[in-house]
Amino acid sequence: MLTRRFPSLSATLAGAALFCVAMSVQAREYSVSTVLSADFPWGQAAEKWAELVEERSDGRITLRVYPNSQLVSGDQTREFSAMRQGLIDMAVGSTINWSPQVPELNLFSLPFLMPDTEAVDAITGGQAGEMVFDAIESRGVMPLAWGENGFRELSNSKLPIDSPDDLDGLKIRVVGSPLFQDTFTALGANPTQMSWADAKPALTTGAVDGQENPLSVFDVARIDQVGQKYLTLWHYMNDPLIFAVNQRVWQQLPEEDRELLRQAAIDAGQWEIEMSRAQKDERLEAIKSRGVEVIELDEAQRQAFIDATQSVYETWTPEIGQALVEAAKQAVESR
Ligand code: X2X
Repeated sequence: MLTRRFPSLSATLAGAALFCVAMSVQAREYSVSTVLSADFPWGQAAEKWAELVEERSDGRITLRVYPNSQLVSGDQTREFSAMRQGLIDMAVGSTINWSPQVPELNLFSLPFLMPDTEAVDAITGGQAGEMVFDAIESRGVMPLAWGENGFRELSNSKLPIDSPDDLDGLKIRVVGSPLFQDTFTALGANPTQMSWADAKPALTTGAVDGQENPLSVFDVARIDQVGQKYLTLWHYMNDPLIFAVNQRVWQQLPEEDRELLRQAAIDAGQWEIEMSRAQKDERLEAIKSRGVEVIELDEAQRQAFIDATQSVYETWTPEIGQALVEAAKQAVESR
């Protein structure tokens, strides 16, 4: 009889359901939020993470990268909250954008704390870095690895800036934490906080005179095309990137997959840090060749900016935590 030779409809459906359950255990997909796309080292870091995870899990785990802050409708300062709440599974995010929810992350925005890349590495790779990761974890997100957006340089449309006086009254677009308001106010400028999505239009219309971002961002986003003719290399801060996972997602992962995700994040971060540092000179040449006037500061000129922003340390050390600021300063000194 027909019914003997072929499985019944209900058996077929049961089989299909079982197959689906097995598949959902087997193959999993997670969302990864980034602010910048794969045109930038930042987005490439996330794509590299996804690629390594795909490869090392034999396609079992897919990380789908959603760039341009699209999962938080362009509001990059909400990325951390969205990840904590589980609206986003994972992110590769800047310390700046997460600092409203994790005050310790303001550490990296303290002006002139980190004079060079060795200082950045000494902080992220040492005790201060561990303290920062603990702070993130205590707020409901599991941090896995570091990447780097880079040293942030100052551009503007009005004049070559080589002293705090030159900033007098200039409208500067800043991002993220109120710390930036304090830094630029201390320098006599007129800072305005806005998202990256709004920054380029504001530069285009002249609603703001200047902005600060790493060379990679200036170069790839062609900030020179929106009238930013002067670029001051003051290296006043560096925003690391952090690879992180929502805690519930993390807890539900089997131990071996956690290890796989973490190691892939470490490897992708290392790859991105090395790549973006290696591209720095080439980017600077590209920017210069497009007619941007690049201003380098000598020791004394840089010191004037350091002196002018000391009040930021007084205001923000209690927010960040005295012990963390001390650990970071020590790391920088003994690098
Ligand atoms: O908004 C910015 O300036 C950017 C892209 O650098 C960050 O997200 C911190």
